[in-house]
Order: sequence, then C-alpha cells, then structure tokens
Amino acid sequence: MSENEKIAAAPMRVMLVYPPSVVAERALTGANRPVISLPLGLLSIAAAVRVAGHEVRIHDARLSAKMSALGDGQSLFGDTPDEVAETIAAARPDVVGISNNFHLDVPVVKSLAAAVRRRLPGAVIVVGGHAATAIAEEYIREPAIDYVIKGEGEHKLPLLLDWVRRGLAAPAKIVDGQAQGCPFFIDDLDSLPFPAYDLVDMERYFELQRRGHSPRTREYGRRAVTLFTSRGCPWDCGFCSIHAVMGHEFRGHSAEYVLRHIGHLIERYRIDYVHFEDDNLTLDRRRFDAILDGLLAMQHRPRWDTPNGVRADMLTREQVVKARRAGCKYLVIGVESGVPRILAEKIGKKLDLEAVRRVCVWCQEIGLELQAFYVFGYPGETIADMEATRRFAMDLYRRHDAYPNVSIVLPLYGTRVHREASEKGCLVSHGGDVRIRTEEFTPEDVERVVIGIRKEIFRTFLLKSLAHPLRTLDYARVVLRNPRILRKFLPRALRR
Ligand code: B12
Ligand code: SF4
Repeated sequence: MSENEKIAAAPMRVMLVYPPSVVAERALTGANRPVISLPLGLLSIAAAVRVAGHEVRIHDARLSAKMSALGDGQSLFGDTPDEVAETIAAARPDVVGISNNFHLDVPVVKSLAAAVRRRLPGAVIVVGGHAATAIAEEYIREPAIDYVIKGEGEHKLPLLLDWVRRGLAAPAKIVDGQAQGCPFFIDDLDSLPFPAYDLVDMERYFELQRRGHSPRTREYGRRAVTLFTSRGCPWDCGFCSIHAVMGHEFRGHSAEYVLRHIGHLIERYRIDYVHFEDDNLTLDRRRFDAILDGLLAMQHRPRWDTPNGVRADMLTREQVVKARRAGCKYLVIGVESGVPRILAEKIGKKLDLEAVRRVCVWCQEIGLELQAFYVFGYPGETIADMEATRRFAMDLYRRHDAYPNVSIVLPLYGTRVHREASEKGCLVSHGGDVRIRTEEFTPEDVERVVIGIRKEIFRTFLLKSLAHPLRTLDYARVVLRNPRILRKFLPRALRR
C-alpha cells in the first residue's frame, strides 16, 4: 500500500457533541426543570460514521445536569462551553461535530466552537442540525467553524471525513453533498444502522428522566426512549421548520425495521416505554397498521405515546381502537386553531376540524386518553380568534376529554411565519427570545390569553379528576414517583 493509500484508509477520530441547552432563568430555582432526551440525530450519525470505518465518540454536555446563570433571563443546562471544550480536547479528536437543533442554543454553540478551536487549533469543526441548517450562511462566517452540514448527517458527514482524511478541502464550507452526487435526502431509511446507543450512558438518561428532566412527564419514570421512525411531511404549516432537514416527501422505516429496533432496545436496554416523536407516524396507513400489529404480537410490549402529535385526518377508528390495544398510553393530535379561516388561510394546515371532532369522539368512546396541540399568536389572528380557539379547545376538553396543550407561536428560522413577520417588521425581542407583534396583538396580549387558558385547563383538570378517580390515581402515581412535577406545573398553572 502506498503512503497516500495508507492515509486515505486511516480512520479519523471523531467527537460528536450535544451542546448545553439554553433554558429560562427560572430553571435555576428548580421551578422549571430543563428537559433531556436521547440525542437521536448524533446517535444515528455516529452509527453511520462507525460503519464508514472511523473511531467515533459522543459527548452530551447536558448529562452533568449542572445549571448556571447566563443573564438576560436565560440560564444554561449542562457543562459550560469551556468545560465541554476541555473534555473534547482531552480526547484529541481530528474532527468535532456539534449538533445545533434549537435556535436558542446558537450563541452557545458559537462559543463552544470558539473554545474548542482555542484548545485544538488543528481540529476540523463542523456543525449540523435544524438551526444550523437554517442559518448556515451565518455559521460559516464564524472563524472557529470550518463546515456546516445541511440536512441529514448520516451520509454527508462520512463524505466530509473522507475528504478530510485525504487532505482535501471540501468544495464548499456549506456541505449539502449534492455536488458529490450524495442525494440531499436519504432515500432508503432502512439502509441506516440502528442508532449507536452503546456510545452513550443510557442509564444516565433514564436516571435524569426519572429525576424530573423528562420532556414527557406521563411515562412515570420508566425506562423510556424516543424513537423517530419516519422523516418528512407533505404539509406546510407556516410555523413548522422541519422541511429544511426532513423534506416534504414522507420517508418511513419499514414496520419490520421499527419492530426490530424496538426489540433491540427491549433486549439490550430493557426499555418499557417508547415516545414516537415522528412528525407523521400515521401518514402511511399500511405501515402504521403493520407497526400496531407487530406491537400487538409482542409478548412484553412497551407502553407508548405520540407526544409530537399526529394529524387527526390521518387516523381511522379501527387504528385508534388497535392503538389502545397495542399499548398506546395517550395520543396527541395537532389542531393548532379552532378557527377554520386561520387554519386554512394563515397557518396553512389544511385540516378539517370535523376530523378533529371525530377523533375526540372515538378516543372518548374507547377510553384512550387524547391531547390536542393549539398555538396562539399567529400573524393574522385577532384576539377574538384566539378567544374562539380557547372556546373550541375547552369545549373539546369538557365534552370529550381532549386535553389542550397550548403554546405561543415561535417564529423559528426558516419558517414561513418568520419570513413573513420579518418582512412586515413584526418580529420583536421579548424575554430573551424573538416574538411576534402585529396590529392585532402584542406578545404580552398573547401571553395573557395563554396564561388564562392554562388556568382554565388546570381548573377543569381538577374538576375532572373528581369524576375519574382511576385516572387521578394514575396521575398521583406520576407525582409520587416524581414530586418535582408539581414544582414544574403548579406555578405555571396558577401564574397570573
Ligand atoms: C424530539 C423533539 C424534541 C424533544 C427532544 C429534543 C432533544 N433535546 O433531543 C423535546 C420535546 C425536548 C423538544 C423540545 C423542543 N423542541 Co423539538 N423537536 C423534536 C423533533 C420532533 C425530533 C428531533 C429528533 O430527534 N429527530 C430525529 C433525528 C434523527 O433527527 P435530527 O435530530 O434532526 O438530526 C439529524 C439532522 O438534524 C442532522 N444533525 C443533527 N445534529 C447534527 C450534528 C452534526 C455535526 C451533523 C453533521 C448533522 C447533524 O443529522 C441528523 C441525522 O440525519 C424535531 C422535529 C424533527 N422532525 O426533527 C423537533 C424540533 C427539533 N424541535 C423544535 C423546537 C422549536 C423545540 C422547542 C424550542 C419547543 C418549545 N417551544 O419548547 C423545544 C426546545 C427544547 C430544548 N432546548 O432542548 C424545532 C427546532 C427548530 C429550531 N430551529 O429551533 C423542531 C425542528 C420542530 C419544528 N416543528 O420546527 N423537541
Ligand atoms: S406541523 Fe406537522 S403537519 Fe404541519 S408541516 Fe410540520 S410536521 Fe407537517
């Protein structure tokens, strides 16, 4: 083998890093516990990088669960950028890949990259993820950052590593793979190896989730994992930012792959709960049916939920019935607004509210818990529209038990709402983040509406608890196993 061939075949040492999370300042007092779940993107990339013959490690900065003040109404969850950089430098990697999915974490990712650069001047530093993809142009202006990989990383990072080990500069600092014949979206998801769970301390995630850091509180501190079994969404809701990474075309792992994956997690990590975080778990009806059939056939099937929401018009009554039998703890549907005009003309969700009502009735009939997402503060909405959504949501809650899960529209980079609001000068800085202000409402108005409805939900919840003693017992079990939940939700519910 020639010297050049030896270099070309030598494995690179790769360190994949999940940054500390920027969270609200009140998290410091313990009133609002920051959340943690498996860094699925990095686990999946790590598995692909390993198959490509490189040495790979993962460092999740949140695992220390340390809290520190950042100022400006924010705090940091996990090790500080300097501490993370120390850990990374000790491993002397050739390439450092930092994940940046959330817009709030951007400043921290930039300072983390700078801290790594100071300690490892020769390392190649690359960022990727949802936020990184949306602001790739801004990132490559950072002196510490060599490359931004846009979109999914499983094929593009090994491609970049290949250039690096051959001593070649990538054709561009923004890597989308297409110039090299690498399709932007991965066509056959089943060709991907299972995420490299063995590279992280799974017990530490279970422990932190048990200690109140779980993003999904209804799992009772079980051995719960998040699973992402499909990518892409053909719809185009104006507030949603998934398309730049996941695309419009739906791509799913086969049911057989999903069931094997769950089997692997049960056997290797004794998991007993799955959060299907897909954007469209039910879009391919045959696939979803086959997953349900497979779960039904399992001897020790895990409980599961769909906390990221599914579309009400992509469910049949038979599926809802089967889902309950197959271990579904609760379903979540994305409704967003109770006003058809806002849904159709502003948000662009293309959802018939009759489909929502149907699913509410089905779930109530068969005793399957249901939650519904609503967002408030979309440009074009009036306070009267928000009131109408509040009435719609509370009516479905009171009559059909569809628990409303309400939030404020975040103008995320790369979304239609961000673009339109910024063109109209409607973006304002608010509480350390960016919010929307229109002629119809201010950020404070929207907050008032949302706090009002949260209080109404809480009161209704307490009343309903009296009528459903069994379910109340269920909630009591959650609280007993994790009393911090009260500190998290009570102040929020009671806040004026
Ligand atoms: C599960 C999930 C959560 C979970 C867990 C998140 C976590 N910490 O891991 C919870 C519930 C905690 C959550 C919370 C929030 N979320 Co969220 N979440 C998701 C969801 C549904 C799936 C993420 C996932 O696991 N995907 C599966 C893996 C395989 O994909 P991936 O992570 O994107 O990774 C791929 C690429 O991004 C890329 N990549 C990622 N990292 C890296 C690194 C390198 C080096 C490279 C090369 C490539 C690369 O390659 C990976 C493999 O292909 C996504 C939507 C989506 N479709 O992805 C939203 C999403 C990421 N969330 C979003 C938002 C806004 C939030 C919240 C701010 C919501 C809120 N109002 O509170 C909070 C922030 C919490 C926080 N600071 O941690 C937005 C982010 C947009 C943005 N630019 O900020 C998304 C895109 C949803 C949306 N509709 O727009 N979320
Ligand atoms: S919110 Fe859901 S339905 Fe709408 S575009 Fe995003 S993933 Fe698709």
